[in-house]
Amino acid sequence: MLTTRRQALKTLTAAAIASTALGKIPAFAQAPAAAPAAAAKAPTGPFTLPPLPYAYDALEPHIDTETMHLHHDKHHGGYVNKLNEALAKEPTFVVAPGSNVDELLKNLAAVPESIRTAVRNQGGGHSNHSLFWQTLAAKGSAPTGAFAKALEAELGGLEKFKETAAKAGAGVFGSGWVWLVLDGSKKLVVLTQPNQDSPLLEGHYPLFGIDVWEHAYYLKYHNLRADYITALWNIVNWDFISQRYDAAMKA
Ligand code: MN3
Repeated sequence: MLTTRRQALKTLTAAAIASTALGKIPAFAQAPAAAPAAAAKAPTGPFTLPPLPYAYDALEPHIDTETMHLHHDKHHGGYVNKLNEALAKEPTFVVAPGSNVDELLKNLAAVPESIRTAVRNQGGGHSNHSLFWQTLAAKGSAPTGAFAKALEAELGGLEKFKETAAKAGAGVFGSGWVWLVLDGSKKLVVLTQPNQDSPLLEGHYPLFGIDVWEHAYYLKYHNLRADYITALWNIVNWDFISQRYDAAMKA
């Protein structure tokens, strides 16, 4: 392997020198040595990392810039890459570029067994984080319209929800999420899920999730998960969540 690469590099260098001598621009992209490097690269699809809907420092001081870089680029990016890598192992199971990962999770049984756990974990991570970024904003808001009414009637209102969610978050052992979902009968429910398990796996529709993995808060809050959750209330995009509720109720 090493020898082959070294030889290929030598060949490339010789070719580059030769074509330069002839006054041509070396065509590196088509050079033989480029092929093994390209083949070793991770697949770039069908899923891609969506950009943050705001600047990395937008959620300061509640979520620090460094955490946002690591959390979005490395953690969320890692889920996307590993999801693509898993799918590449089953080329007969075709997922079109631009597909919604949520559809994959809702139909997990249709995913080949050899990659099902990877899709559950990495696909769950991609779905959960894609929603998470959208449910936060530099300036928090308040629940509105039908969602505000339902929150009041079904979960005792915003303050009561915050209490319930904080308690649930404290109770997650290890890594997981606290979720506000619509259940099968379109009622608001607070639940927790371990790891990156999406509520979609159980037929629930996620409206808002609190990521209680240590990677979400450890740099700034260290072991104080409760302080992170308290700070999060300042930056929840309830406008987005209210609209998501409306859309789900109409669907
Ligand atoms: Mn996370």
